[in-house]
Amino acid sequence: MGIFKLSLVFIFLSFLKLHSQHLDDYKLWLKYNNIEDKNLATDYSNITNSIYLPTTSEIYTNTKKELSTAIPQMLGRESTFTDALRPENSLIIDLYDNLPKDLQLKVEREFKNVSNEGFLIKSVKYNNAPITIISAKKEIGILYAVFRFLHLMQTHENLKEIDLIDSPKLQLRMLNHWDNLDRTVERGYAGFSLWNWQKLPGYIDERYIDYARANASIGINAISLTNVNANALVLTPMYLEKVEALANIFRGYGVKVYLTARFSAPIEIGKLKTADPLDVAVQKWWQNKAKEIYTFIPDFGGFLVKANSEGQPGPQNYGRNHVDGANMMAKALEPFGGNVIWRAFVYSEHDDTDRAKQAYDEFLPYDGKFMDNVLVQVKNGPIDFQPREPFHPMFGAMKKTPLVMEFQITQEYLGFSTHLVFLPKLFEEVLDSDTYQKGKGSTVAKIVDGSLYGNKLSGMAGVANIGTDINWTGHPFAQANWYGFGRLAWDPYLSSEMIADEWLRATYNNDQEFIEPVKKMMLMSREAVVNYMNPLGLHHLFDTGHHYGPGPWVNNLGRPDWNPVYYHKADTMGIGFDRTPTGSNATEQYAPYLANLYNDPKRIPEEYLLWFHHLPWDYKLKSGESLWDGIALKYQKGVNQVSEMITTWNNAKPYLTEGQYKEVEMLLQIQLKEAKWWRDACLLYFQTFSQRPLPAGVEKPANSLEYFESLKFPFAPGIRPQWD
Ligand code: GCV
Repeated sequence: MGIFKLSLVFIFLSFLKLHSQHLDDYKLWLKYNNIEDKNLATDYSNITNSIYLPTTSEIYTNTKKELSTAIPQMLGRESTFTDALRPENSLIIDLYDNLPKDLQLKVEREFKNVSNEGFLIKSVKYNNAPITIISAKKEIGILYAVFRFLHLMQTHENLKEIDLIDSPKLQLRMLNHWDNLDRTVERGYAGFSLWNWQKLPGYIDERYIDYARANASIGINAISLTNVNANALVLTPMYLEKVEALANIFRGYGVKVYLTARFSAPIEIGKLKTADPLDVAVQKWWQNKAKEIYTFIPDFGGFLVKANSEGQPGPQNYGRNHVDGANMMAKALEPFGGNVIWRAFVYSEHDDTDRAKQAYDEFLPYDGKFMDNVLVQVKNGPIDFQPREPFHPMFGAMKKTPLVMEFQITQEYLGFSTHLVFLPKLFEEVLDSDTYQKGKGSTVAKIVDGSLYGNKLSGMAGVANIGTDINWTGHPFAQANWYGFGRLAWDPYLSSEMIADEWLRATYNNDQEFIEPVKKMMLMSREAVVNYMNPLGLHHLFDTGHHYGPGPWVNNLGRPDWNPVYYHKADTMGIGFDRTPTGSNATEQYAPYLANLYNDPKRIPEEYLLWFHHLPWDYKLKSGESLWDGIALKYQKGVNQVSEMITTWNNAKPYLTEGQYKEVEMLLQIQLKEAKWWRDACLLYFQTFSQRPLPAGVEKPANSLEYFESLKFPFAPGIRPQWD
């Protein structure tokens, strides 16, 4: 065979390897790899040998399906399932109320702490034999329990003496898809939308089922299917019938469907002349619409609404306010048990106060005025999903309204799906932040779970990073962000370290030599991206529109607050946004303790320094470095951290298949290149103001500022046309 043919064969084989790797990635954290440890496999076999599981409903049938898929893969043999309780059963799965009295007694005490969606898994002695009970109050709890049980097997936990109860701490655990009806995904970096509207309702893609399984496995119980920049057509019967088909699949996995409601829908699809929320015909229209939707989807979750934000219509178009708009929809949904989730992501082109202050100013006066079935959804920080932001000051300040935390799982400002960034670290930082609004310990987590102020509803939403890519999320490690979001929505007090550990074991392998360094790499990855993109509190330095790569020089867009120069305010004197009383005074929106801390450049945690202060280039940092040197060294540190990530991954090679190794290795190389791009472009630009040399240890830029400014990306993914 000639060299040419040999190379072709080699290329083809490499392609096959990578392709089969992608197929494996499709399985997410539900790989159910064969358990090679004989003792462990025997223990698990004993527990799962004969399973009592009455299959009386769709959720139970799906539960049985999962067990029947997972157990043979992990143990190489099938379990026997019975619908009737038998003495030989080693695993008994049923609702608590249906268990025989003597079995109930075995778990009665623990079961008191199980909530409606929670569960219990416990080893007990029954008829002198060891058995395991999986029980819950509702069927969905049974499904969650079985997923957890299988996860514990995947992660090689000892199940012989298991005694576990767990219940979700938040009611609404939701994914927000920003999917358009033409299947493009706003800020989506993993292909097209999963929802094949053209083939629905007739064609049910197997992927819908796998998507629902993945969500149920981490406790996600709600999804909003469509973009918050909404198209009213989704509310017409032609689409509702398609939504119904999806809802029918998701129901069997405990996932409720929500839709985004375009405020002007009464005009666009209802032929009314107005969408004024105080107009009786408009109110009637929404009431009829709700009624119609519930005939298609009896357990419809409700509406998610972006109103009077970035050009979306809303009540203010008619001189009304957020309460008028939200309550009108809430009233329409109330008879059917639906909710309105009203987004607080507002900033107006007519308001020249600091953008970071606007949502708080606009919403605080309405606290306590929304109907009981309205939740207000607030982004984690006051600007827009930056690599690091202080927590949004509405958390803790808005006491009488249930606030849904909105995180972005898709990496709009974090390197798209090319950069390895473990987001649970960011989510954890926000959730653990102390608002001090009800004294020390008033953490964001306690606000989001409703416990601090006793709110009746609670929730967390994540903007999905999921698309038609075979591996779902574009980057294999971005699957960890979907997984981690779900885990934190279930329990906002979990540690990111534990989540990384769980995910790695279920996704790759259980070898400690692999887990420890790779986990460390994941936990460091978020700080790395902050360092090479937006260190020391800098923010929104992204090239405008697509947000791919740096664009700190951009200053020519229609609205001041769409220009990066608005955020960094670099000049010959210094850099940063003064949000103290000498500037926009955004700090006053925080509790006095934090306002004082943030106002003082000497005491503020340095990661927020330039978010709140404009400081001279020679300002002395805690390290003793000048601000200019400190910024430059942070950029360099970010680049170095990516190099370290590459070393870690190379060292992990013996524990990986070639495909697993290769796909992440290629992505890390791109990440390194782009981290250097960020460093060089930002430092060259800021240097035009600081007029200082780069400190020792910072590599010389590879290109000129003109070169970086000339880079254009007309086809960057995830952008909607009007942003271009
Ligand atoms: C869906 C940012 C994004 C927009 C997004 C908006 C929002 O501005 O860039 O794409 O629109 O947030 O959250 O509504």
